[in-house]
Amino acid sequence: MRLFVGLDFPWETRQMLASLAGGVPGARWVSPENLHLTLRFIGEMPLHRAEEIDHALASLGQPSFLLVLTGIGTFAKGAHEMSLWVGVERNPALEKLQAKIETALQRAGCPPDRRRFTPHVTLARLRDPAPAKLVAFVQGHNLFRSPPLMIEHFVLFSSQLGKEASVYTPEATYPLLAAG
Ligand code: 2AM
Repeated sequence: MRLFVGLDFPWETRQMLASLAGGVPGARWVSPENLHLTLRFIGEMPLHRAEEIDHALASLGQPSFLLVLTGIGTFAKGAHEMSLWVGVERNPALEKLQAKIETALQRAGCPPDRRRFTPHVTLARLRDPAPAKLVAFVQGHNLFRSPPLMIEHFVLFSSQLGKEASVYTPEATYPLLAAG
């Protein structure tokens, strides 16, 4: 199983993010049902390891928190591929949750992930995008700001790589503690 830990979003949020799509020729826009925020990519694991991971994630004791999605950014992936994403407003509770997940996964035997956590929701993947269109998109949507979203759970997803798009399946959902 190819696994990752992430946040899913209510339907209204997915719709709001999906409505940003357009204006960049050749972009492969992520479909609303696939929009998510990755907290920790795990990768291929045999089933018995997935069960250990599930166990490790089940009792982190972290509280619910509010999250605001805002800001547009890009990552270059190799010489030609690029991803276009919406970021998050600085959020210590999200960073704490991510750090707890990292520790729990290492305790469950996963090798450490040394990459810096850059929280983002990938909106589109692009190959050799026209720079002017990309700049126009970023400038046109830079003021995007979601309403504060109450994050009350996180999810262990499996991912099946597909030709057009991957299929993400929630394998387990872990509630966060009620705020206050
Ligand atoms: P991305 O949105 O920036 O592409 C499932 O593949 C999720 O895990 C994606 O959201 C992807 O981030 C993230 N991810 C992080 N590291 C990855 C890796 N090495 N390979 C594939 N996906 C990775």
